[in-house]
Amino acid sequence: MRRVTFTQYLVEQERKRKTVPAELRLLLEVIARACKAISHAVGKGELADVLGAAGTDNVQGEAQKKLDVISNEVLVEANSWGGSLAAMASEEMEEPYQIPNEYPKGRYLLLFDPLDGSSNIDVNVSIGTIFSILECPPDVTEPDESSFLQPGARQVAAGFAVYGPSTVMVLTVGHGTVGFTLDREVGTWVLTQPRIEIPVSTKEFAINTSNARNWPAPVRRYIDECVAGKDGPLGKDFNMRWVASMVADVYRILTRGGIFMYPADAKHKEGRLRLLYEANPMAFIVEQAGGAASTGTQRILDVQPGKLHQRIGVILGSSEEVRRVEGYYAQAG
Ligand code: AFP
Repeated sequence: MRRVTFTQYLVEQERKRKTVPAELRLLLEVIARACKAISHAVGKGELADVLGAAGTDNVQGEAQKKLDVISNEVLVEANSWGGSLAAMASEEMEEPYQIPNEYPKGRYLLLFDPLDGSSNIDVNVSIGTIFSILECPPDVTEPDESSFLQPGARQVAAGFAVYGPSTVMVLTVGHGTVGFTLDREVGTWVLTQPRIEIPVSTKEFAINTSNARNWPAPVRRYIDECVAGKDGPLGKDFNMRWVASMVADVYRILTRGGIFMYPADAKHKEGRLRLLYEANPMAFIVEQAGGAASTGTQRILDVQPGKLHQRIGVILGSSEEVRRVEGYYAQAG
């Protein structure tokens, strides 16, 4: 099969649709190279001094893992000099990162969760990197937090890498969702899924059931119906998966369908996942693959952010199931 590389895919997207100008392509290529470096560090595991706690907390007050810090440093360093960015923001940094004065600034804003699934690092379960790209407001020369507070529908690109048995990258630039696999021997990202489409229905749900006592009624109702199986109102048996790395759960859903749920609940009043660099990029990717992404009461990509690190409830995946859950929210008023 003809191997289409990451760069070739982006060049062809520009030729066909004028959606990937050279400045955006360079930014995406730099991010892809940084993900290769993170994949290499993750793959070392115990053989390098990269596991365990870093001994510091991030802005969220969460204990950082060494790989959280390493991954953040890789992405910040890689993206500082290219000239594509006006600024960047990370789950690991309280304030937006300003491009150093010795480098030119560009038109884009980059947001990322450098290592999603940190609680899985030391137990050798798949983790990943999530990124989102916005355009800097045209009249802004010194971007601050407010420059990033744009609805997810304004994203020009989004993607994530999964550092698993193979290292894969999922990407959308607004015309469908595609997947690449890292050829480690050559160090090239190869297009392996040229058109990802999420099945509209599913028999698999992903939720952390230890939160069941906190769930809102519509979620309780839906999960009870899934567990009731073929004798229940949904008329089919369901399976459950919960990796606790959003990148792994979403990649599975992109591959074979499913519904992923981390709703706002009695314990996580705003939700647990971050709107700007987890929910929004995943929602863009999932919608471009024919799925749906909702808070339960609102399309995620329509949410107007109020804070850089704000959290949000997330229900995404096979459109039929997401719409069903939205219906239960609507009925519950
Ligand atoms: P960590 O990065 O702190 O492990 O959180 C991962 C995550 O943000 C997302 O990737 C998972 O879907 C979700 O949190 C897992 O949350 P629980 O640990 O509460 O199941």
